[in-house]
Amino acid sequence: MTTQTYAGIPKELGKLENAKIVLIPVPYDGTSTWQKGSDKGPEAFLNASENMELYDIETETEVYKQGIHLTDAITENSSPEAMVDAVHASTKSYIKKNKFVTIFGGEHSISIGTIRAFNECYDNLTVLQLDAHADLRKEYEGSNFNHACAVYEASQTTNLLQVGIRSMDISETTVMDKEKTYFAHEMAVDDSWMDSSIDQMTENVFITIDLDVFDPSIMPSTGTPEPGGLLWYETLEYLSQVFKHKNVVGFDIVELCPNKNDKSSDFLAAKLYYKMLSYKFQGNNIEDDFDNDYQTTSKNNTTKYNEDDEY
Ligand SMILES: [Mn+2]
Repeated sequence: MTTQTYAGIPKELGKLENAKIVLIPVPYDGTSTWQKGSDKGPEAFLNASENMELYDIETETEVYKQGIHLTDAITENSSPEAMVDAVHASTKSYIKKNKFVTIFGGEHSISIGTIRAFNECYDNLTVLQLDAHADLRKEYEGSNFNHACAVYEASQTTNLLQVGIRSMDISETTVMDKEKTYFAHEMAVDDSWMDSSIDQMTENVFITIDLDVFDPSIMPSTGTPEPGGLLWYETLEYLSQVFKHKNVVGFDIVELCPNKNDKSSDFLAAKLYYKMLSYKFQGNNIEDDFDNDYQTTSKNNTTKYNEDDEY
């Protein structure tokens, strides 16, 4: 990594003890099937972030002043399963430090670990997946930890909502809950998907964004681009509504596959990340303590949360 702090913010604001927000980079690209390169995603994202204005016009805030701690990258890649375990352990450890935890991939299989961590710390978790692909295969090329399997576990253990889907295998239709799926071809002609999907969310929401949910015209640097994706302002409108109406407990962004001829995608990812933080902390004073509420919500379900866990 070339950066010492996220976006070059002052060192004091990047210290773990001063930061309400934690950013975990996971430069992993072990199972991608076609175009390699999402292992370079976190570095391109961080470089773009350093060249971005830190005042958000829409919310009139400077969210970096809440403190953003950039952790060491998770580089475990001895096997997809070991990577998922490492992501799970790290994510959970920062949730338990009462931080707002965010993760930047890497390919989408990293989300198996992030979702598992959040699901163990929050009751009745909704996973909101923005993605071109369903990613519902139980197994792919002999592994349960392939990027094509990114949300299979979430489909079994959480309230999974899939938004922007426009590519899948027929075998996935048996796993998919169509009531909770918003296909891109329907979203293009009917904007009721925003309210409808928010109505289906529980209070605690984890968001996983595969950048290929965006239209390739604005987000070409991704491993498997698909035509007919989301545009910038409709995505921001939707995300701002989700943050306004629900308790977003964390999020990850995956599948930035940088291309040296197209820097705009790196900047889209950087801005998207910062926008989401701005929506989350809009209305929070910098001096106020952050409370991510995991203990309160987990009290109702002690089997999910073991105080003896060593994190
Ligand atoms: Mn995906």
